[in-house]
Amino acid sequence: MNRTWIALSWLSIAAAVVAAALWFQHDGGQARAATERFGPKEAQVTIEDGNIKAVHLTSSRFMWQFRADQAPVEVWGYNNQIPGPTLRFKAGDKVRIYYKNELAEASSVHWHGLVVPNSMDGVAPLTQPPVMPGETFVYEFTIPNTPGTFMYHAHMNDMEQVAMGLSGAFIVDPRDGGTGRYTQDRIVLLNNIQGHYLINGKEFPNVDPWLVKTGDLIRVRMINISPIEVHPMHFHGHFTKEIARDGTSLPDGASGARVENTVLVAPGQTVDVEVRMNAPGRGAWIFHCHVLSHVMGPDPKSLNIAVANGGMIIPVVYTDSVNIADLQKLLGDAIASIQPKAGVVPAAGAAASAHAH
Ligand SMILES: [Cu+2]
Repeated sequence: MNRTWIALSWLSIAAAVVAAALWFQHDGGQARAATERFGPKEAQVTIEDGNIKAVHLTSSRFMWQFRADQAPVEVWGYNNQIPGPTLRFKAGDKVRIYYKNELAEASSVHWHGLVVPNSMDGVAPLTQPPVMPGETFVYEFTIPNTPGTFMYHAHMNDMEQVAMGLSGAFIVDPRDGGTGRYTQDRIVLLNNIQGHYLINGKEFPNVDPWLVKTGDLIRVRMINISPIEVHPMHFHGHFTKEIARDGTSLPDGASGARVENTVLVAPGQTVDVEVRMNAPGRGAWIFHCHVLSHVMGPDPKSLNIAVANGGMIIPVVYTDSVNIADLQKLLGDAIASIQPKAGVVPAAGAAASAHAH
């Protein structure tokens, strides 16, 4: 692994922070950056037959880079991206999903958590014929009136097909669109592909940082499609409130929404939380999985987060921090701290961390 590259990645984060800060000044403090959305791209939707929303999904094998310092590896996915494109519809929408299989083996697609007609549930060969290589199967159903966070994934040879990357987020918005109370709406798709612990298909420090400002109320949609791993997602400096599980809203109150700062997400589960950006002093925080082997790189003695690469960490940066210059300095110091010192031979552990895992 290339330490220079890690330094550069921190620099790019710092640059994003500074750019956002400058932009805010330029914009007179308006919250336009709050609408900036990172994460997987949404599927392109076209209208057919007057009122049917159509999208195209194609499964294939392709090369994907989890982190910029690693060589690309073969993954299996939809539309040449990891995760697959986000499917986003409204309750009551009639949808038509053209699924083309360009894998070398049969497959099918399951709409995980959505209650659709049995023949559309995507469990080949039980509910439909397997979609053979080169074939297209058309899924068509009405989006149920269950606004929330779901997922889709392959449902044949799952331990290979899903584990190699055939999955994506499926978001159902309310019919009236009413999600306006949130200033940001973020998808956090958790996955493990071939030992790489991923947030939205990337490993830290290639995970996109969240740029927030004081007062933002963020909806976080966590989706775990890892083959076997649970992910307790821990938010530094903030409490989160659970607002939904598996696309089902939780009522406020003692028996309903829980306020916590570590939320366990099991394989196949989705958990939505809301978090108010009200950290004292603002600054830069992290939101990360607390299974340590999912965030630490191969060097167990790393004390510096910048070399603890290997996974599931999201930097959360207040762009309205009064100490943006200090933040820059902190990031600069982090970069400096991982530079090889002249004349010092790296320890074995440090040498080990110099290899991608
Ligand atoms: Cu984890």
